[in-house]
Parts: sequence; C-alpha cells; structure tokens
Amino acid sequence: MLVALTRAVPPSIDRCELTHLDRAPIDYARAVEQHAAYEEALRRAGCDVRRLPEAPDSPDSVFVEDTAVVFDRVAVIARPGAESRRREVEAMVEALSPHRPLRFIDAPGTLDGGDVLVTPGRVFVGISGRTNSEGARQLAGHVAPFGFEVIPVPVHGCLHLKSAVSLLPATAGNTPEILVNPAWVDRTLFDGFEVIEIDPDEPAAANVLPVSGCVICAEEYPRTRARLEASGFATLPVPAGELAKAEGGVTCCSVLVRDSSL
Ligand code: CIR
Repeated sequence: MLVALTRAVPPSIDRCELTHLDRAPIDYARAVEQHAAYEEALRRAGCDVRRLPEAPDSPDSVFVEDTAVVFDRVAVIARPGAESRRREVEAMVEALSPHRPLRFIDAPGTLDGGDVLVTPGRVFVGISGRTNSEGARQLAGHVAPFGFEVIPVPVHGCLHLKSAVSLLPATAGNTPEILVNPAWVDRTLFDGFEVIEIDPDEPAAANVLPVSGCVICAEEYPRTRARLEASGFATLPVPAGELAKAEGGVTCCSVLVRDSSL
C-alpha cells in the first residue's frame, strides 16, 4: 500500500515565502481545485491519500514535501531553512511515527525535503538557500546505517534541488533515468544515470513525481511532457499553475510512504 500524505491549501497561501518569483495574486479557489486534481491523480496512481490536519496560519503548509524524507526503514524529519516553516513539521511527526522510526535534523542544520533526491543507494542533497552542509551531514549520518551514501550538490538559480532534477520511474533492467534542467544543476554530477533534459522554454518542468511507474507532471509544460512520452514514460498531467506562483511544484505537495502492514 502506498500512502500519500498531503495537506490542504491554506487561505493564507498569498503570504507564502518567495525567493525567485515576484508576488503574483493567487486565485485561492483555483488553487484548491488544482490541488484536488493533484490528489485525484495520486489516487489514480494507486495511492491512499491522507491529509494532515489543516494549518491555516502556515502559508506554505500545503508543501508537505519539505517537512520530511521517507526511506524504506527510517524517516528523517526536516528542519526547514525558512524560519516561518519550522512549525509545519509537527503534524508530519504525528503522521509518520506509526510508519517509521524517526530521526531529526537539529540546529544549526537546516534541510528542506525539496532538496533531497533519493535514488537507489544514493541520496543527492541540494546545498541551497534552504539546506546547509550541516543539514546534509546530519542526513548522511541518519541514512548511512541503511546503506545510503549522501552526495551534496550545489544548486543555483532555483529554490530546491528537485526544482532542477527528478528521478524517473525505474524501467526493468535499464539504467536509472533522471529529468534535468542543466541550467540549475550540473548534470555531470549524476554519473550512472541516463539524462533527459527539459525543454529549454520550460525551465520549471524538471519537477515531476514518479508514482507507481507513471510520472505526475504539471500540464503547463507540454514540451517536456512530450519528451518524457517519447522516451516511453506514461504521464499523468495535472494543472499546477496557481501553486507554481508560490514556487511549488508537483513533488512539493505530497510525501509518499510505502507501508506493507496496511
Ligand atoms: C517556499 O518558499 O518554501 C514555498 N513557497 C515553496 C516550497 C516548494 N517546495 C518544494 O519545492 N519542495
């Protein structure tokens, strides 16, 4: 059973953190509708969608990805780089504790889940405006006992590592593949991966979510989607334009937890 943890779009979303974008009005009703379509896509991909309790006073609380990183045998509770987001982790601690032993990133470490790309055996961590080297170092200590090597990766020009690179679904017997925007991360750091580049006219298109063999992606980036489909990937496009104004993409709005006991 694959559980997808999500959280409602709060009415305060128009006070979200912004780093690379100017503030543009967010149509709240439309954002809620698009988020519901995203949750429906997760269900179509086989997930049991469970919402964390609403957090109306945490403007970025819909972006649950940043609060935790879940592995098969452990989950690491993040310490978001933006002070305004630190209290978001409490609900994630509650939600994950029945499923995994928990480890924590402590001060002075900071780590946003959006900076953590988990691949078989290797975890790439973006050193960004949100995640520092100490956060990456603590993560490495937490996951080393489970056989993961942590590789810090500089990111530039975007918010998180996963704004720049996503893992694509595994295809039997083939080299693992990633989708990359080479302007934001050095693609040569990902040795051993087959690289598909985004369409250069769609810089934010590298953020896609692999679920149960298909790729949830933002419908606003059709050229990159065509590249994925030409490479044999099944895509599930969802409308994501409103939350993109808050610098959120499709990975940001869920935390996936595999649980064989459910
Ligand atoms: C922030 O700046 O923290 C939010 N406005 C956007 C977070 C997006 N999260 C993600 O990419 N994982």
